[in-house]
This record gives sequence, structure tokens and C-alpha cells, in this order.
Amino acid sequence: MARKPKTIITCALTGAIHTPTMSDALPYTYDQISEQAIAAAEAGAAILHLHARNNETGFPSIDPKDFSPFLSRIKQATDAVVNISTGGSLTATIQERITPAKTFSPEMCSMNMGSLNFSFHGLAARYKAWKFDWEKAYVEGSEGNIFRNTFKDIKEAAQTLAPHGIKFEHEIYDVGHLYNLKSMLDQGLFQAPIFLQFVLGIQGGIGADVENLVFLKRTADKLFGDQYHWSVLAAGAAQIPMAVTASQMGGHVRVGLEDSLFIARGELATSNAQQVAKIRRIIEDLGNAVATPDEAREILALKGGDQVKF
Ligand code: KMH
Ligand code: ZN
Repeated sequence: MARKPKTIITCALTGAIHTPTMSDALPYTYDQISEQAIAAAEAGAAILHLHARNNETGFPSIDPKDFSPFLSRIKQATDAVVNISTGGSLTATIQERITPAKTFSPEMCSMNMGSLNFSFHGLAARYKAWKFDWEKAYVEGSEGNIFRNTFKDIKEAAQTLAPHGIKFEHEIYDVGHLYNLKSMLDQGLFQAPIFLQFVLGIQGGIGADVENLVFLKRTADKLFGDQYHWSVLAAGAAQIPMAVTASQMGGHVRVGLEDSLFIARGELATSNAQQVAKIRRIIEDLGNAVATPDEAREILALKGGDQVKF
């Protein structure tokens, strides 16, 4: 029997949705992000998807100054693939959002494949008191946010970043985003093999259920044939169940506190590494092996950890 392909675990450490009040485990200082990223890599994450935050307040940041302190520490301590977000703000321009990727030229960065309502305002009602002044208005304000990723924005991002040889984690929040990607792949804006991240359960995007995942996968098969790899991230309680389903369907998985603060129903995770260890244990118990960073580099045809600028 042919050997099963290995499963790549991505860990998304902090993101820009959750706020410090929501969990003491959410890393936001440079030290916390470095330490949790290193621990997540040790637990089995081959790829680290990174956002930055203000070191004092935890406010989501897209300033390269807030990335460099942890990027260098992560590089020194791990062999993991660094993936820098280009979606760290719902209000900044595309040029501002890609500045960290342009500055540090990582092996991977995210690329959001369409515009959508993107809201997490529903979380606000769960908290009576907030650790920092900015949090309540930030969370409530997302009710009015459009996450802008027009064809022109995506083209501009792809063309600006092209000289860096970065592999994109294409964030697919709905089935139409696959068609957006197909037309841009046909224009030569992206290179195969492409890497799709199916994003399930964000308010504004497709819901987190197995039928939707099968539909996304079937559509990707139709559009991209053998030119793609895929992974799943699901928000909140659906995180681990959908990751398990994806791994059993031959896909890769993403976990981390960016996408869910929980380790079990009603129980906050104590760290990113705890979620990585849990999904790794399940994947291995079910008979799959997880990919090392170098195996992930080979599967996704990455440029190599010695080609980055940090
Ligand atoms: N926060 C996730 C739902 C990005 O960083 O560009 C999607 C994400 C986007 O990770
Ligand atoms: Zn992200």
C-alpha cells in the first residue's frame, strides 16, 4: 500500500481577532510570542503563522518594528517555516499590510483571496471588564468591517512580493475565492504548487461543517487538479474537529490561538503548543505522520530558511 502523505501542522500564534482579556494565554509581548512560537515548533508545528502586536497593550500591529524582535529569536531557536500575515488589519491599505512580508522576505505569507464582511463583534458580550482600553471598541467595531481584498489589491500584493519568492498561504473564506484564485493563477500572478487554507466559521465566510469542506475540496480539485495542497483552519469550537476531518481527507491542518482560544469545550487552552500537541497526538493515533519543517519545505516547494531577511 502506498505510504500516506505527511500532514503539515501550521500554528497561528496570536492573530488580530482575539484580545488579551479573552485569555491570559494569548501571546502579545515579543517575549510571549517568541516563547510560544518556539514551544509550538517543538510540539510539532512545521509552519508558524505570525502576526505582531504592540508589546505593551497587545493591540494588533502591522509595523515591522513589532515583528523583528521575535522573528530573529524564532529563527535562532527553531527550524520552523515562518509565515508572516498580510491580513493583520481590517482597516489598513494593502501596501501597509504587505510591508512586514516585503521587509522580512519570509518563506511564506498569507494572501486573502477576496473581500468579505469579517466580524467577531459577537464575542464582546461575553466580557464585562476589559484589560485594555482599546479592546471593547475594537471587538464591537468589527461589526462594521469589510475586509478589503479586491482583485487589484491582490494583484498589487502578488506583484510587489514576486521578487521575494514567497509561497502564499491562500486564505479561502468561501467558494468564490477559489475562482478568484484560479483567474489570478491563470494570469501568472501565482506559481504552482499553490497552498490553500480553507477558512471555516468566520462570521462573513462559509460555515464550519463537513459538507462545506467537501464542496471546497471538490471545487479545488476541479479548478487546480494536482497543482495544489490544502489545509483547514476552523474558528472556535470547530477547530480540532475540522482539523481531524481534514487530516483524514488528506489535507493539512492549522491550529493556534489566532483561530480558537480553547483546548476542549469550555476549557481555555494554556498555550499554542497545547493545541499543537493535541492535534499531533490525534493525527498520529489515527495512523498519519506529521511533517517536519524540511518535509513541509519539500511538499510546498519553499525557497528555504536561509533565503529570508531576518
Ligand atoms: N485570522 C484568520 C481567520 C491573515 O492573517 O492574513 C485568517 C488569517 C488571515 O490568518
Ligand atoms: Zn492570520
